[in-house]
Amino acid sequence: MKKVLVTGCLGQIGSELVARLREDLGIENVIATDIRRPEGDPTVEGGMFEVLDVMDREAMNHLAQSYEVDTLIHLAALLSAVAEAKPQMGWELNMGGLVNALEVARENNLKFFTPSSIGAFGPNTPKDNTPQDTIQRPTTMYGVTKVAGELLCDYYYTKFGVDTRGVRFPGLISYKTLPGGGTTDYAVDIYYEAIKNKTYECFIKEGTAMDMMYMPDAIDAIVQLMNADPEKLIHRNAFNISAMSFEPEEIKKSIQKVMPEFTMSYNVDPVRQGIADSWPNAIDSTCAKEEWGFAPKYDLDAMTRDMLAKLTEKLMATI
Ligand code: AKB
Repeated sequence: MKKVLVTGCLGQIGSELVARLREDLGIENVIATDIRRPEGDPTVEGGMFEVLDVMDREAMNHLAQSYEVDTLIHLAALLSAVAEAKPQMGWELNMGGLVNALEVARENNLKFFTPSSIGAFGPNTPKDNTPQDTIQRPTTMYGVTKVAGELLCDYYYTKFGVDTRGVRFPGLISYKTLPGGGTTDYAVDIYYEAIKNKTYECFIKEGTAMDMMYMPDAIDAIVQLMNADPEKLIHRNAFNISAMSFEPEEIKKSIQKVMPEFTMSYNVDPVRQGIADSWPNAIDSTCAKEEWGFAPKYDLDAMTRDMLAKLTEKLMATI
């Protein structure tokens, strides 16, 4: 991975991944793209940036060729709750964008990364210690596109020899960029509300466990997997990775260790609760650990301390 084209850079993962890749590879070796160009945004202003609609394969191909990249990281996609509200658009963007990106990778012999998700599992998947290889019958449009995407990436590897790699991300928590319409977003919102109002109304029901990860670990995981020895990769496209699994009550208690006055109540959103109920409680990351050394650094309390400190600084700066 020497020169990279990244799609969907203004999203939660993209904005932090681009900053890291610019540091690792040099500003001239990262071409950040997104469908819009907001003025003053650090991802736009901090290096090379191009407007790209991932539904436009020709434009993507043109960028890959004119910048002579060797790697394509495809992040543009709708998250679970938005894809459930607009299923046709979810299918079109998540699958259409992925097919275009894989074709560009095939035509130009690029290394390729795209994320899958715990959303690729469904209600009849084993809920605890969910194995790497198991039943995948998701009941959401997001999940349907994620399973199809995993299979398609495997297909491009076995059929065309494209060096495709990927992980199943859990809920990602970050203080830099807000997620855009996921089911696990409550675990980000809660920190903002803790700082702003010292109280939070949770849209996920008490007792609902989901896998999560702090963004620095997620970014490390992408870089580590892309630099991993291909000989050691058995699974390639959809490694289970998780750093922690918790219920709303547990994140509340973690925040209370730093901020004892914090309180939480519930106002459950049936759509996002339905999605959460169809996902595992805790997945097994053994294959990622064994095949490429996945080793997250943050547990719940370490993440909470860092989130509250960094977010307080950030929110103070905007007052
Ligand atoms: C979502 O909630 O949609 C995402 C995910 C787990 O893929 N954060």
